Amino acid sequence: MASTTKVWLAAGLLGLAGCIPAGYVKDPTPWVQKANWAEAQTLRVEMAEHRLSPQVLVLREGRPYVLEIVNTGRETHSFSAPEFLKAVAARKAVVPEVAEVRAWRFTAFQLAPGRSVRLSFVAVRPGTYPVACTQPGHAARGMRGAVEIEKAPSQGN
Ligand SMILES: [Cu+2]
Repeated sequence: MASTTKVWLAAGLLGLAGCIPAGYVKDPTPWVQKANWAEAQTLRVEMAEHRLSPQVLVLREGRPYVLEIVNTGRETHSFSAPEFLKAVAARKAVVPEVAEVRAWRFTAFQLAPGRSVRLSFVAVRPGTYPVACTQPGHAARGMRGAVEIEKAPSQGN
């Protein structure tokens, strides 16, 4: 963790951060195990024609969340956020009454009208990450936004 942070800090100082692709959180298990899931904050994002609401989600580094992604529209929509999903320690994705997917690596969630998914994760890597619906034309019509992971003030490098 420490050496990764130093590499990122150096890259940021050189203005190269955007050129270095960040991988998934290497070992999400310790993050998931030490998190207090009883205190996880639940956030809801709605997808409809043609918007994301809210458009920007702000999270805090090191905290556990349950992100409820809901398609309240009449068309299929996707919450595609590969860079954001690399920056978190994922615990599981739950489709209510249908499935509980225990996996570490996600890139997007595509939902039929009326469907939802609840993603549990710990926000690990600070940054601002784009979100978009990848259905043709939807992002251009406004289905895009961002997830921001703010650096925790009490944690140093
Ligand atoms: Cu869409």
